[in-house]
Parts: sequence; C-alpha cells; structure tokens
Amino acid sequence: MILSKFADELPIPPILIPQWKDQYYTYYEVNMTEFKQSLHSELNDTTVWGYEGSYPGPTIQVESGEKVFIKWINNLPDKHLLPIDYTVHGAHRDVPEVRTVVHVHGACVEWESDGYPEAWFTKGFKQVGRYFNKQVYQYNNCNHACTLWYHDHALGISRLNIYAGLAGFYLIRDQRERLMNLPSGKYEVPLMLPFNLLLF
Ligand SMILES: [Cu+2]
Repeated sequence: MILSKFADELPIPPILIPQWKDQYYTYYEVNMTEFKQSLHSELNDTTVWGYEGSYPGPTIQVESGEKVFIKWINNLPDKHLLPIDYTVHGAHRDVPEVRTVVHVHGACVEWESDGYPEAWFTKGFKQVGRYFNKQVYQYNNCNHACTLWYHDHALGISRLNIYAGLAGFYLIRDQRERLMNLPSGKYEVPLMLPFNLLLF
C-alpha cells in the first residue's frame, strides 16, 4: 500500500499545562499510557504509547531558571507493545517486561532526577531498578533558551519504549531568545526525526 504524501497536517504536540505553578516552582504530572492514534488518514488507528495520551508527548515549556518538578507516572500495560530481545544487557527475564524511566536530554539535573537507565520503575512504582531514588524529579533549567527532548531511558528496552512513542519536546525559553524576534507561535514548528542511535 502506498500512502499519499502530504495528506495530513503536521501534528504539533500540545503544550503541557502544569498541575501547579506559583512564583516559587512549577509542578507537572505526566502519565504514560497505551492508546490508539491516527498516524496517517489512510491507515487504521495505530496502538502507541505516549505521555498524557499524546504521541509525541506534550511539549513541556519552561523558562530558563524556572524550578520545575515532574512526577512521571507509568500507567502502561504489563505486556510490551513490541517484541523484547532478552539477550540484550539489562533486558534479561529477571526484570519486569514493562519498565520506564524518563531522561530529559541535555538538562542540568541532580543524578537522582536524571533518568538513569537503572532507575526504572513499573506501574504504580511497584518495582524499581537499583538506582531508583525518587518519584518526583527536580529540574532547575539552568540552560539558556534551547530545544531539549525527553524520552524513555530504561536499560535494555529504551529503543523499544521510544519506538512505541515515549518521547516529547522540552523547550527552555528566555528573554534573550525573545529579543531575537525569531518566528514564534504557529510559525515555530518543532520537528522530531526518529532514528536509531545506539539506544538499547
Ligand atoms: Cu537522550
């Protein structure tokens, strides 16, 4: 089957709304779930994994220096969407099949909040990897304005969790960027090109 090109509008992920925000800090909760989503109007809906019912996940947009807390919550099924290679390091049968941990790529964070591959957790934090340390991650966002992304990082199945859909944008804004008068609003289009780095 050949799919028509340029048939659908480019999906732009929604901006995530925080649960709480005051002058001191911002708090988000982000659920990982399995759901169906249209990936092309000529195809039936596809089962994917995503954050807050969105694939790619909703865009997290913060200000440089903003103190942000995020609780990443695994509400995925017990069975993986994709076949697991149990010979890969960290993916042997002694660990639960579906495990997740979120890494914000390029963020400056304490190690406990960095989404270490062995800090994975399962649904309801029932089982955790040996470097799991806390449920709510802290991000100090010390970077200047930049485009970062968040993605799954669980040892042995990162690539599968990301193929399944666990990735999204994390944008840091600042005054210096705003003064550059760059294209903004609907003229700023975030693009994500999925390909396989050496992710295991
Ligand atoms: Cu990364």
